[in-house]
Amino acid sequence: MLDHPETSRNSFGFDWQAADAAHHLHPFSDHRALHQGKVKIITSAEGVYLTDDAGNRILDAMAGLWCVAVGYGRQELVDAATAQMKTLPFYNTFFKTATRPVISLAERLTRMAPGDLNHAFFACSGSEAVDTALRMARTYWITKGQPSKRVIIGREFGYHGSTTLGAAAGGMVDMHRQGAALPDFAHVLPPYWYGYGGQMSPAEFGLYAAKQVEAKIHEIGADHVAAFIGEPIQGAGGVIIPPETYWPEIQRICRANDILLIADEVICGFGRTGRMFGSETFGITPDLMTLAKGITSGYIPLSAVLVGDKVADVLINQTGEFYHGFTYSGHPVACAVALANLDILESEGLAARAERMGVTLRAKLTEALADEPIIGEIRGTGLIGAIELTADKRTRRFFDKRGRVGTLCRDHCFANNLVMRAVRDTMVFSPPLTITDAEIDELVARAKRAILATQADVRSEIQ
Ligand code: PXG
Repeated sequence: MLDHPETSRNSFGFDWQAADAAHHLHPFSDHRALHQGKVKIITSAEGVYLTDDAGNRILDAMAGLWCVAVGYGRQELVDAATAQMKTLPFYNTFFKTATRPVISLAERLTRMAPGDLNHAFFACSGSEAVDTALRMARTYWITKGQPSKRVIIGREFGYHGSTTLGAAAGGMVDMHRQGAALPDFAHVLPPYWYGYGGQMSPAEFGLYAAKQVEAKIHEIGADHVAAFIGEPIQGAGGVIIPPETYWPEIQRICRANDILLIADEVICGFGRTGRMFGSETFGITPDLMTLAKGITSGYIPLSAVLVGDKVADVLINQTGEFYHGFTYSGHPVACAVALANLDILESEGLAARAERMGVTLRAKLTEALADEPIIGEIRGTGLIGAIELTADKRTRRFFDKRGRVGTLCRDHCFANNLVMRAVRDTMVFSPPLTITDAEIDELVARAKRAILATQADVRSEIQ
């Protein structure tokens, strides 16, 4: 490894943290606070483990950023990229041209997808996919002679990316405050039973939350609403898993009011929830579906919008030119990697495995932790889940200054060589779908140490 440029620079005492602080602006970071500590430099990864430059072996219970479905170090993906780079590293899909990988992927994704999502548009990130889906939804209504149908309804704590349309559709108020609030976007209560369900049963609350969408549509007027967008499970918002009653009712409300239903499956897609798509897990057939992350397991940037026949028919046969696209729409190397990634997902049955291992993970977390006073709830679907930290487990009361205890716990996780994210005071996890029983035991042992250390820190605040 000595001839590797990073290693050789290291061996000459190059200060990576100082260079990072001096020149690198990180996403979603308070830069000054970030560089008061030192950034962790990740140097390699294998399976579910990361290695940092101090030689620590860190269990990545976040699969990168919810994306490394097939685990790190898969030679098949390297080989697919290498072969495609040698044959045709790039060609565009703008001017009456296409490449074989993009055609194969469009055909394969639409075959896999539920309902009549028979058409695929490609981009590079989840944000671009969301932006594309929203542009398609509005173009659909404009083409149909109903341009007043423009409003997009999303949800509080929804996350739909960081382009301005995506951020406006999402419900992250801090993003809105920094210039990403736009007219013609509205937000409703998320189906967050633990936080907002009060005395209602989850089933009752699911219907109650869905009715908020109906109320919002009536308030705005259905003739002004283009689409409802939602993640089947809200990931970045804290792994908010809706009660079973929620999504079917949302679908009914959208259809009854002639509003397009967009499922943002950037996190849920490709097996995470125990089925290939979150829409299948929750029994819905959206008009548009956004995909990214697990589509290539994060090995290379790629995203897609799958478009149902109703919208596609209008776009294809009536809109004329759809003025939208990216240089790298359908990048052949990314598509080749996606195809190899789908081979692994299917041949190793990773969606079914996620279902199975998710049950095991939750059972083991529950056994190890459920009786601790700080544990409010342990929830999950497939291999996406959350642990609520609470000041009073009987009343589900949150700690004061939300986010403080979650950050403490996140740091204890890091100190125990475990990556878990804190969203407010909710610990979230979404490990690679390839995680083994032994690795689950390790994850639970490390999480237990971190959570008990957190509990000790804030014991006086817990009922
Ligand atoms: N939709 C959903 C549902 C997402 O989770 C995006 C769109 C945007 O994807 P891109 O590829 O543009 O980032 C996402 C991304 C976090 C975190 O900390 C979550 C995401 C991205 C970065 C951080 O939970 N989700």
